[in-house]
Amino acid sequence: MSGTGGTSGTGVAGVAEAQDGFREVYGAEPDGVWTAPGRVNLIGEHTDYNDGFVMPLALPHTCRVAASRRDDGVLRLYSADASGDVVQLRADELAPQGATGDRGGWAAYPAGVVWALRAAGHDVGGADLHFHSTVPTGAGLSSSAALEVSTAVALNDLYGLGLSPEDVARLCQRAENDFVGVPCGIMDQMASACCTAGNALYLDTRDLTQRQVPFDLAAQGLRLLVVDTRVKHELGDGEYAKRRAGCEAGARALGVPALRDVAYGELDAALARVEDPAVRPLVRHIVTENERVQETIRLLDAGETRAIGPVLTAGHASLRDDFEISCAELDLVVDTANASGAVGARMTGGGFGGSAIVLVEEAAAEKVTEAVLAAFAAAGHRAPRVFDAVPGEGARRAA
Ligand code: GAF
Repeated sequence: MSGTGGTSGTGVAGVAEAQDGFREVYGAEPDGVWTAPGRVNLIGEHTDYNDGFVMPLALPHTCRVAASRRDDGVLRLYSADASGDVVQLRADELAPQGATGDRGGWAAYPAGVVWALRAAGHDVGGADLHFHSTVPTGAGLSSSAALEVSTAVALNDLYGLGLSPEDVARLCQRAENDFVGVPCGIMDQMASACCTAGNALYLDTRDLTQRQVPFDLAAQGLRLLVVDTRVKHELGDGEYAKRRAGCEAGARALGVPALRDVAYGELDAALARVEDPAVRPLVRHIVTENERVQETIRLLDAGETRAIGPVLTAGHASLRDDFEISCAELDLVVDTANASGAVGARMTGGGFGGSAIVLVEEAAAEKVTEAVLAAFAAAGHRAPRVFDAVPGEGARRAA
């Protein structure tokens, strides 16, 4: 293994560390400590903004926030992970365009949540917030959603808003779409808000119907490895928005509200009706990917976990060839892992870098990991970070 990755730090020591950090920066005790996890997605990629199906699981890596309510409308934000001072804003002056003076910076995410809460009519004034996250950034593991959701659950409690986890996820998506300016779907925020330990979250993104699906790989002699290629994944660079616009053009061409409404059995007939050759493969990916989620849930329900391996690998081929969002490093992980005995593998998350997942027999995990590390070294790539994905808890109050 090249590293285990950090994890939650929300046990007693982690809470004490958060309280100490808050005290050092703000000179007082925090009202409480909250956490929200990053996620990996097992299957169902780019389906969320097509009203489709996804199946993420929460990582043990979390964003932790120590926080206190303020009644003077001042919002103070500090990240123990970023270089820089406390960012100070006024809650009632937040506006989507350049509100933080640093739109691309980390502070836009929590500031965006305060803006979204207020825009939805919630009476949220100020707060002091102290963040520390163990979710790798730019790795396609939803560090942004963890930052947003931890902020929202803290403010939900501090202001007694009574929001459900689904409300929290919707408001955080709005913050990211309309304040930060990233046109993401709702998977990551739902995963962070609604996942539970030991389970994958089977989610219909159209109406947020969900089911917790037991995902205890260790009991079956399997492991799910996350391989962070350390190629920076950046959702805001326009390629994500282009894919989204292409999918929406596909739905318009087919006269359906969203590509989720195209049945798998009607795919060929539907493709024949899409004139734009650049849109056709996007439609094919979404329709086949929704079917792969259905196949995965059928197999998991039947206890045939190993059989999802080829489904994952087929998902990778679709993201690489039809959706065109893979990269050389992600392909190398998948090809090497499969050639050295993995059960299946695919890129996960938004694409263009970030992480891959590898489903592997416990007995083969070391050999497959070594093979991936050797292939990266031989290709002259930076060594990837490899760790186990064990489904962790969703957002919660830790103290
Ligand atoms: C990113 C987005 F934020 C999600 O909404 C989702 O579209 C994902 O990429 C791809 O499945 O994580």
